[in-house]
Amino acid sequence: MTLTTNIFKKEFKKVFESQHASNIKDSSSEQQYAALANFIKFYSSDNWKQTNQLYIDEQVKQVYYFSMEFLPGRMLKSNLLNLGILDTVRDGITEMGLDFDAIVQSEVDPALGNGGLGRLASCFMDSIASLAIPGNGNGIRYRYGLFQQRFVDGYQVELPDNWLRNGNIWEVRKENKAVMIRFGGEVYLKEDGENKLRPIYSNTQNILAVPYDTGMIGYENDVVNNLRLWSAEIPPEEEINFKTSAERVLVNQITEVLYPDDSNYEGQLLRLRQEYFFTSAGIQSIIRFFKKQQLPWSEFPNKIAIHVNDTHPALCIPELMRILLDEEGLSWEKAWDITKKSISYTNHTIMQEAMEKWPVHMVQELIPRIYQIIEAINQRHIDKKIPLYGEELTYRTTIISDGNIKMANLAIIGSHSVNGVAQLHTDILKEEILHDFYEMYPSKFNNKTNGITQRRWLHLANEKLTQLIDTKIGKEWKTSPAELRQFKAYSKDEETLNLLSDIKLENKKRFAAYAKEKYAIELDPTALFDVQIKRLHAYKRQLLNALHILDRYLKIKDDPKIELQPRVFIFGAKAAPSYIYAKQIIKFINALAELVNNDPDVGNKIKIVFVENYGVSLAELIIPAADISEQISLAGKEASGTSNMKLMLNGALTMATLDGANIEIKDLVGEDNIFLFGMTNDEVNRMNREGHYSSKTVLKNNPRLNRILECLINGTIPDIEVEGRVIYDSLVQYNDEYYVLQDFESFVAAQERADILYQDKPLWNQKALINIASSGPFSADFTIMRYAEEIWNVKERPTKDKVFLKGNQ
Ligand code: T68
Repeated sequence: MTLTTNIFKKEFKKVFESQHASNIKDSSSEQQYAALANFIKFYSSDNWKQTNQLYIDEQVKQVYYFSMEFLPGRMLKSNLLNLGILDTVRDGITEMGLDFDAIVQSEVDPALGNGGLGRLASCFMDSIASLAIPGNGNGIRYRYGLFQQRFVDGYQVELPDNWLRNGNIWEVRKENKAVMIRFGGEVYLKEDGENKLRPIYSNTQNILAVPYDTGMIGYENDVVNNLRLWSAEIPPEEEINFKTSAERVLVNQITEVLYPDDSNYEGQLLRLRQEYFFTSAGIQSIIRFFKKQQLPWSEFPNKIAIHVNDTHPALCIPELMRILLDEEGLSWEKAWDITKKSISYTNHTIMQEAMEKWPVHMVQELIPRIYQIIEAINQRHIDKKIPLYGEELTYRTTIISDGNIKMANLAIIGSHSVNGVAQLHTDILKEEILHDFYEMYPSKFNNKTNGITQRRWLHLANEKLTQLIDTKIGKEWKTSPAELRQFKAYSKDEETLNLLSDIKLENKKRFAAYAKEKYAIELDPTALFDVQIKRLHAYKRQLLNALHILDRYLKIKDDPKIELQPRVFIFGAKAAPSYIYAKQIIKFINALAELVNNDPDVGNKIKIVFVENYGVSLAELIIPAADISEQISLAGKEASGTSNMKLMLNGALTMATLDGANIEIKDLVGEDNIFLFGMTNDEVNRMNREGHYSSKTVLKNNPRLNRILECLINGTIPDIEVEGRVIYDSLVQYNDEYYVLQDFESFVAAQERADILYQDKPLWNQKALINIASSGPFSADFTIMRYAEEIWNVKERPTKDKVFLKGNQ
């Protein structure tokens, strides 16, 4: 049945009244949201059931994407879009006299991830469903998501994110699909009478993993896949064994809270528990499903692809081995063959401090049988590789060394595919970080440049731009994103460029209204909006951005009449609570904002807005309003970046180092349509090798930069005595680990080029349009097609883009 506005109104009213026993008109937007979400869930439930049934009936190969983090964003509007009923429902709601936007905004934004890695997982879920690929997500249902960030006197303060306070309508609790997870105790192997060794466990703690499923709705294709998030509970039949409240608390703790660190490793026992908990639960449920099909075990890799998103789920490898060996009685060789063929791994970082390693004793105590298996995998690896590669190389690749288990080594050895997330990143993995493994397993390594879903990041976030593109090139780009390139034909069309510019202005006004309401700050929407939105980390160099602002400030102070392109600098960033330096940078930027925003000499020439609690929903507001996208990490450090792609898609010009996917952006738009600056990866490597870098020398030769840095410690910026000194010392005394000072001049020069270009509006708009039109290849749909074909070997819906995909490799 096609949903018309009238039918919708009638049905929606029914749902509302059955739930609330009251009149819609008197209800809150939260109540209206709840009713609407329930309506959509009901509306899509047949497709959900049928998709599932189809996968069973046709015994198709399925992907299981294991990720410790998912950042789906609000789901109401995106579900409406994908179901093809956004306009119908919006019209219906409006005709009923209700406020559609208020309803949309009543939904909480589930923050079950830190940053790029978690958001990537959710973009992938959207593309997998939209390409009709049989795929499932597997993760943790954290009771509390990433902390809510507030600023108090410019300092970051963290508050708990109680996202489930009002319940979560999208999820379905599936008690009947619960599985048991075993922790601790002792284990020994005993002959079972059939010449097989079986483990005997004692004193284990058994915890119930209960799944909560959420439908992942594909774009206008009737597909609804499944995202399964696990929650830890005390098994009812074992209540008696959990005597003390401490024991009970421990169970709840497992899925209580998301670790707020990214690009950093914290070797905490609870995190290891979380990792084993959700991998074991996921693998058990896969096995249960596979066994129902009554196929021989050799068919397992033909029916199941298990993807591990970074090393956090790498315990999939020994867990799958454990079940195949201990419970299904397969030989080591058969089990190992199946495991390797089924599992693939994505690396997201080259930062040493983010590489996971677990102390042997911790793993031994928490999951003793898993430890035995890891040890055996390690021993077999050594025995097999020494004759081929010699001792030295082999010992550099062992899983266990110096009393630690190295998770990346486990993930590489136990999988058939290892991929980086942008070309440069993959090259660095092959040539530097994982070079020893690349020697051993050259064919396992491959690149899969990240992607983003244009449905959320253009279609939903920027509806006006979407309409403009639709009127110019038709709607085909929505399912064949390569078609966006047709928009390039309008790069010299005055009317289109003016419309584009009007849309940008409108989006900037929308953000300005938010800033005014939230922070009582008045922004000039005609100023250049300069945006840096990402986790706060020294390598991402928010500091470089701030020093450039300080430079502008000093210019104005020296000559208050100076003509400068007015700019609004927008920051959005959370710092890990334990990352003191990152928090000090936040305080510095906030103090700078306080100074600059209130200085009458400055006026509109500079405004700084550091939004609180940056996340998916704020990204949707900020990205369409951006003129410049700051992608300024030290070359070689940012694996890929994905905000760079979202901003480009919305017509921002990128200010970039040649890092991560910025290089691929440059290749697509051409050097004329991007602002490049700074050292290349090779130059950084050379500097590191030669060891000649001296930030003090840079300063000595650059009095202007020296003066800027002095402001950190001479009281120019009030209230940063401690922070200013720490930052100053990190740059001067500790020799500036991320070459902020080295890249400063070329950064400022690139910013000046941007200022000049911005004066020429038609030319700027033309470059913005070329950026939009060139961003098709960054659609996550393409990324997923490549995963599907080259790693998972699963089939997607045939599309015209296949041709494009082949032509672009
Ligand atoms: C990011 N990594 C990369 N990590 O930094 C970014 N880490 O370049 C890339 O675009 C993105 O992944 C997607 O590939 C992360 O976001 C984490 O969030 C993280 C979380 C826990 C532990 C370690």
